[in-house]
Amino acid sequence: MGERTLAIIKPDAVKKRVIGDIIRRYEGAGLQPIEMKMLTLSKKEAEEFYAVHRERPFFDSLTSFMARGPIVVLVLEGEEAVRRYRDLMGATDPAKAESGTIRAVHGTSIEENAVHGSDSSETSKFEVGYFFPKMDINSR
Ligand code: IDP
Ligand code: MG
Repeated sequence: MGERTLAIIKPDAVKKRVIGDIIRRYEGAGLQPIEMKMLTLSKKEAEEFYAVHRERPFFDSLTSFMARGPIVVLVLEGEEAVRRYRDLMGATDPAKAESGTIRAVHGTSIEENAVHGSDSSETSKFEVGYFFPKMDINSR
């Protein structure tokens, strides 16, 4: 069982053909995929998902980027999944991310940084529900 977090393999990483490498890293870290799908967000959906950032200067650019091509969305489960996945991703800016983290390996810029991960247990509930509304909140 354990905690759940929402992961997105962003359009830059899908285009680079590193979906498999990223999922291997999730599994290797004991973050078990329990839901997964591939889709392309509309600009409006990207704006809904990132609504907390709507006042930030990069909002329009970020949501255009996220709607640019297919993404892979997963729910990962494991002990302390939120924190452990944040550690595995590395810092938002790949140039500042610790070596060996997913963003250090696959990120291109502070915007095109390969992956998304929920930043708290609370956020993960909104984010998992956004992409998997029919998912049983309690167990499976
Ligand atoms: P996080 O993804 O590490 O949680 P947030 O601050 O929540 O970082 O920002 C969400 C996303 O917005 C980032 O992953 C990145 O794609 C983009 N972003 C964050 N800061 C900047 C910036 O300063 N310029 C452009 N894009 C940014
Ligand atoms: Mg964030």
